Amino acid sequence: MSPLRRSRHDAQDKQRQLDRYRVDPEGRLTTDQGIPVDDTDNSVKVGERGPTIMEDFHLREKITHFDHERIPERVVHARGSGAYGHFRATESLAEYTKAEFLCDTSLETPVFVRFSTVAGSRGSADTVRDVRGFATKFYTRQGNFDLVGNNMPVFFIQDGVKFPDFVHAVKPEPHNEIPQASSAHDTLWDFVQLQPETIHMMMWLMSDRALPRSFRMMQGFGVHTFRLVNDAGRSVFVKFHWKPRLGVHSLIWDEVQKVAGRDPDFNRRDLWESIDAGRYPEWDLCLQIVPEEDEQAFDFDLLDPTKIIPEEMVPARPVGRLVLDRNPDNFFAETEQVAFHLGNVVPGIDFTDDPLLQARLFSYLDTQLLRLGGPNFTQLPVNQPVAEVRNHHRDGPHQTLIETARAAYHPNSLSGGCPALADEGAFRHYPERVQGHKVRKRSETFADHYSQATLFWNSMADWEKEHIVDAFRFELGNVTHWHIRKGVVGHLNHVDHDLAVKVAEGIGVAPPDRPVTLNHGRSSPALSQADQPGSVVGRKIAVLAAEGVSADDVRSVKEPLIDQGAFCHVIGPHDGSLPSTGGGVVEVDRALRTVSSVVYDAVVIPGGRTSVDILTGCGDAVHVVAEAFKHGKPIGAIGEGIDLLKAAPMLEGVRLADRHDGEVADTGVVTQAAGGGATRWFLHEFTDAIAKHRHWDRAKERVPA
Ligand code: HDD
Repeated sequence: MSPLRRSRHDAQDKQRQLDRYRVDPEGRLTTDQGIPVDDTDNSVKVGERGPTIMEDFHLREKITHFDHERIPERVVHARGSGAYGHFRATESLAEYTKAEFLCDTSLETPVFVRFSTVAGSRGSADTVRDVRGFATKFYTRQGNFDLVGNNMPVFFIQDGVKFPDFVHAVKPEPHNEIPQASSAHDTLWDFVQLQPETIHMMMWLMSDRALPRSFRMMQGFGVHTFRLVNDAGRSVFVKFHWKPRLGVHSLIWDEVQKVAGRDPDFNRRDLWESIDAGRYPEWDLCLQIVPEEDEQAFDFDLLDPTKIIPEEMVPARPVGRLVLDRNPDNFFAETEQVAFHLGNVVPGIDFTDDPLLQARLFSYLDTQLLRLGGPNFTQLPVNQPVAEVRNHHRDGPHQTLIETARAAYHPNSLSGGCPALADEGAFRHYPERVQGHKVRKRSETFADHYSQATLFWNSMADWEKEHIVDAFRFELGNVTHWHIRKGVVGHLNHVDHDLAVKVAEGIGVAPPDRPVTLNHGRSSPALSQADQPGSVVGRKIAVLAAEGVSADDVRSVKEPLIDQGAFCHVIGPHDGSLPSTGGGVVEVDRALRTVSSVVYDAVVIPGGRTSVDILTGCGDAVHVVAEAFKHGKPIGAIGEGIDLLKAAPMLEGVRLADRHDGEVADTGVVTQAAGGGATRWFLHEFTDAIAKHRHWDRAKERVPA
């Protein structure tokens, strides 16, 4: 038995297993055959200026390996980033499932999570409008369980046979491969208008959920209804949810487009830096559990992946905690080669007849065979189970195991009958009773495409509705065929008349004169991003400073924010240090020209007359403040720093501190008239404003940004 195949039961063992593959930093350069190499900068030539000779095996090997460095990118979810961590159940679910990792609260199960965008290529920007993948590999003692979900709880289509159609429609158009990583084009919306089952998901896609501030602030959903099966063989239906401890927060459209240029790795960097700094992201695993006998109790079909179970009907019960605490060592080896498969389930978790789920069961293994070049990809460290693996699979490309057993078949006597069939703890498919005719048909219970789209719309706060309308206007405004624009407006009129009219008015289509379907008026508060939990942990704060800045103000803001888990950067006119009031210096973390307000969550302007005068005369600094204001971000100013706010074209209606009232907090703008360091009041109000994420009730329309 190869050492790789021995049973390993905890995260430390997994780490040791990965260490095997690390390169020895003390080691000297060799070829792949282990032959020492003393010059890798010059090829072997006939004379110093002569032709290169084919005999140079180091040259040939180096170039050949390079030529073969790429593997096919994922056909969807090509761009992603991942991290290791662990999961622990917080209560035993033994009543519902025999999956050990959900029953034993003392067990820490290692995980690898990969977050992704769907439509773009590997090199596309992170912040595009798109669904985000949220795929989790649990290395459990009973084998690998992959929860391959998204950050939205529903999907575009009801039957997997339509997946290639949908993906072809949303990907760049075939003649010119434009646009990259964007749904704002004709083929996607053509598909949407002809396939109304997409409408509920399109409401999610047009909402702020498609523009997450951070992977750390994103919900995850298993989407399908799965089954849990307990020791006694009894089954319940279940929906899986991940709820981020930091709350669900998003960017806004103007911002994401700018971030895509300023920092295309925005979400990837955020995850990496947070873990690197020990600000480990955490999620609660929550389950919606439905007894089997309630299968028909809803006005939608539990097997329909375009439907949610509203949390007000079946609460999402927290049952465990996920923590991501280690960045991968090698992007390709781990994040690129990780292979998820919906079919990887452990005893106690099982499938339902959701037709989208059923098609996925085929697709994932199939795609890994192509992408990772054969059936032995489970031997790659990131894919290897910690559970013992023994079977009669043999050979194939990239086989790394040296199997010594003579018999590679069952039954056998030559290898003592090994491996013996499992008895205890074997996976046994839930013996669901099924009966029916073979038909290529869809159930009538899947026919309602609008009610839950309406539920989503009704549940949005006013600012969320505004963003949805703007998104539809932008996307459809990029569609060149008018019949497609009209077709979509027609569907929106089934969702909500007001929505349809507003979208139509923005895209030059005649607004529908009356509703086709009356809005049912129901809502589900759990769907809104208003009133989310929030914190300063992992938030990025810009401190705008120049020569003559008040060192007391900088220190009194920066230190407590960092202590609370925020990242705080002094942004100066140039790198290096700034002479400050009081004689000392303030170190600059980033020069103004290398950053922008869009890569920060909040801005603060310390006092210091000379500093504020320099910043007020600098268009880029004024722009940082104006743009942060426009994007609803918290802004703080101390002493003379308030003058920079006055220089930015935005103050209409906002109350600022002056000599008489000392301290004012208005719509996320926190100002303290006196200098000499931030007061406790200022810090409290400013951190509170950061935790609230954004402040929408500002008169920001006239602010250019
Ligand atoms: Fe899928 C990748 C999530 C429907 C076929 N899918 C993929 C990934 C995620 C999802 C997160 C990236 C995994 C990673 O990080 O490596 N997919 C979903 C969800 C779906 C869904 C939540 C609906 C509920 N997918 C779906 C269908 C099919 C596929 C219906 C095909 C019938 N998905 C694939 C794939 C991918 C994939 C082609 C591309 C790369 C890969 O699998 O490993 O097989």
